[in-house]
Amino acid sequence: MAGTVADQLIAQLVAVGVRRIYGIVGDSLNPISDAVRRTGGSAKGGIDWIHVRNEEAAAFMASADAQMSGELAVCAGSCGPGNLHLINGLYDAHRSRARVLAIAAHIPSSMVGSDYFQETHPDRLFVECSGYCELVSTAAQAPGVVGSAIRHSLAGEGVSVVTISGDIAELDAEGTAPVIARTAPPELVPAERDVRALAEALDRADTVAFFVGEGGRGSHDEIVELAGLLGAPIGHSLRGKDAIQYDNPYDVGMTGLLGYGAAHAGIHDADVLVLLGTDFPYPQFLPDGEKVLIAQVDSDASVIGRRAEVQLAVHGEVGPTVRRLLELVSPKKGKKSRKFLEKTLKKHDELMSGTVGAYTKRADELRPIHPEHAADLLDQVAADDAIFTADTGMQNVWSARYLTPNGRRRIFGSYLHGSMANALPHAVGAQYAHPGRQVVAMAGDGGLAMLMGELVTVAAYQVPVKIVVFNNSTLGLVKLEMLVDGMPDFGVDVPMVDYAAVAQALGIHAVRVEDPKRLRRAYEEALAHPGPALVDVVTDPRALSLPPTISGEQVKGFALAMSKVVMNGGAGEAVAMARSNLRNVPRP
Ligand SMILES: Cc1ncc(C[n+]2csc(CCOP(=O)(O)OP(=O)(O)O)c2C)c(N)n1
Ligand SMILES: [Mg+2]
Repeated sequence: MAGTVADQLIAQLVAVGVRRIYGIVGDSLNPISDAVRRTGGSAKGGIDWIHVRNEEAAAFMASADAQMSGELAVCAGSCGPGNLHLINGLYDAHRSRARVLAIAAHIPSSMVGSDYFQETHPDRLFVECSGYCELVSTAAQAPGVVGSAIRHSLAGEGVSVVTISGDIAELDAEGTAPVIARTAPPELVPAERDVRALAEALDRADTVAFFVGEGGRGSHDEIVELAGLLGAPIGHSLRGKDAIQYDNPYDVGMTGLLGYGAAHAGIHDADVLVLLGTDFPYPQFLPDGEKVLIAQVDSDASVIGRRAEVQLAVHGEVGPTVRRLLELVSPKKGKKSRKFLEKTLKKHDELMSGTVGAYTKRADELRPIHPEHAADLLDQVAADDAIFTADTGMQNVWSARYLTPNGRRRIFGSYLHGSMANALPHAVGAQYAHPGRQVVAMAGDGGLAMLMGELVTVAAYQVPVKIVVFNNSTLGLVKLEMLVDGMPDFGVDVPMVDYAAVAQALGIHAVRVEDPKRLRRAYEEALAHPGPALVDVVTDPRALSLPPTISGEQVKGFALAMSKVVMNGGAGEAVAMARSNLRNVPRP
């Protein structure tokens, strides 16, 4: 092809539908960004350059863009520190198997191995957070490597990284780019023998429970139907929430440290527990394999049995497995299964009104605003097809408990990598993937501060995301972790920051809300605003949710920590505590 290696690379991306690249230009990357410029942008069938403030955010944006669109999304960084910044966002993308291609520009090819200025080795560095990671050393090699990188990501292997020196990108292109054949996603049907074994075990059991994860997405109706036949309560993981919780009479909530409702009881008290498309990482929240017969259905056989003692393994997708089970199992008519379901659902109702619902009394009078109230109100006013992103921290708890999925809404975060600061850049990527939809970032004050520069990106491109800051002036989730472990909280509190003022300085519609009575109006105005908007909600740092099933040790820890806090003279209001903690910080 005529043009440079960079032109050829960009043409390959255009050919598979890429319309934007998130990144920061610089030295070694300039030949590639210049090739982007020459395409004339997406309006002319080319690619837009989305100029971010930190490459980490570029990778988060690409991660969300790919996850929300199912298409290839691209980010890029210049050599050394430029692409090093990508790494945390790429971990997030790779662990979620997002179809992300990262371009890691490299120092001059003749200098590699000489400890040159800014030298790193991206082709080694990114191996752990990618499924394909290669260095382009010659022009002839480039189209093949770029083609493979695209193919590996589209095949579902997660992140691909192409490392290329600026001088190689400037060479005349050689060879022709391979055609990338797009296929419809296949269905992984399990072996009949395995599904039959599971069906027989389900028939033999008096009581059955389901625990559904991300792998259940798209199979909602079949799972609910099967649960109805078997009298099985359905618990879910955080990623499974928006896929299974709606229109589900058997819903018993979420398990885990952030969980709520009766999921924990449901999955521990059944004769058979079926894990459907979940690699839920905390074995301590799963039952003992000697007490409960555990079955696991997953499209990735390598995850089956790694968290729990699984006795029945089914390698296949949830959809075809459950559809076959519907043909094989006998409906449970016995008293035991009906009673078990009724008991678990009742317990769920009690727990929900006791923990999740209880805050509502006087919630619209309490100052600082209760984060539960802030989340619940947001749920009420947000669009039916809103996309919510949640920062890692207490936002995971509030979003899991108070957002109501309906089959059209999406709720997601850095659920597998668990990085802070994901909500804002994830929201930007989701907004580019779905320009017409309402995208709401639920940000922690710690999370927002960590990648706050991206407010500049939002303002510069007028990305119409809505940012709700749960501003409790503390690293709330860590405060909770410390208290549960019996440590007085330490190193978590931060001075009060007026994030609305920060956003206003950038020309973003922003309002700070301290009075709970003004919150609904503030949300409604922000959501109705055509451009970007931020609502800085001053929330109560004492709102420390406890897991629904908290161990004796944890209760002891919490009590011990609280008594230490009291004895150290920091008793009383957490706000006062925060101030006194900050007074003890040594000044430089
Ligand atoms: C990059 C990164 N650093 C540190 C952590 C550990 N961590 C998890 S949640 C959290 C606190 C989050 O605070 P904030 O965003 O204010 O949310 P809050 O819990 O207060 O609502 C920290 C420090 C992490 N997960 N990721
Ligand atoms: Mg906070």
